[in-house]
Amino acid sequence: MKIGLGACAVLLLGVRLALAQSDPTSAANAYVDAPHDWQMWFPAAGSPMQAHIDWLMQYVLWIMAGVVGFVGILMGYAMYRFRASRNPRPGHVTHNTLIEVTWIVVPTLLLAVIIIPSINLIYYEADDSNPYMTVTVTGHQWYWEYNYNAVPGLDYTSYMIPDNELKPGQLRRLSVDHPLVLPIGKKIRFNITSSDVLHGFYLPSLGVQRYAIPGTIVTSWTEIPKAGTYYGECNQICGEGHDAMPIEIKAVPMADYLAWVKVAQADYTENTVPASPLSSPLPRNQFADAAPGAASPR
Ligand SMILES: [Cu+2]
Repeated sequence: MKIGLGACAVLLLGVRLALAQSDPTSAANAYVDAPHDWQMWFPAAGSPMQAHIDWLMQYVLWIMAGVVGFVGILMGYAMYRFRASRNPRPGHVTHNTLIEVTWIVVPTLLLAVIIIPSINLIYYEADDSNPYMTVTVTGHQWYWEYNYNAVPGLDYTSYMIPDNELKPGQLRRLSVDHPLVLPIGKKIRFNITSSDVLHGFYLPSLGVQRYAIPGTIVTSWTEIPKAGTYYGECNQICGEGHDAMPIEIKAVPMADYLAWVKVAQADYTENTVPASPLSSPLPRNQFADAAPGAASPR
């Protein structure tokens, strides 16, 4: 009997340990886009979209540096060459056709070489077609709600962990209770909206920045090649708890994602939020209702 109890205890301990280690997302705990001392530029690109943005930023920056350098040298030369002590009597030249045509044509060409990749990037960012899956992201005062459109019942809230409840390894004002878990190497569409005020769904290293607007869905997308944890913030001043609604994304291999979906569907049932006010249609004549003093002309 004693042996039986001991075996039972060992078995229970084993089950507990297995449960503790069964978080399918634990392989992706590395903070991929962590800032480091004396960092310049953007965080390391975590998605092709952010890589495009990085490239365009550098491209325009070096064109701009060339323009500033050229104009600066030209002005320095003009100030030196035509200084008052050397040119007591100013010249009276007012026109030079070649120079005038040049200073129209060259800046126009510069704008053209900037605008073509810029428009290219805008179209690339807007192309959320054919995603592997769609997550509806709803901003609330002050937490996020994630609804996996294709997974029945998978709709949960994500709150920042308060400073006094942080566990070892969790990051102050970045870690959340339930992160957004996404599979790597797949195109994910975000349908972004809000239930109350304007919020901002901002993921710096993934190149996503969209306003969450009540009554409207704004879309974006991402594709994360590398497993790990990525962070973002609400970047639209949305009230008292604006700084307390970080976004934590765990990007995991597909098998881990599917394992997590099973666990999450069971675990998050009590965490499921009540139906969003957005799911019921707005009153037909909401503005007249809101302003009863505004009499109709009849
Ligand atoms: Cu917000």
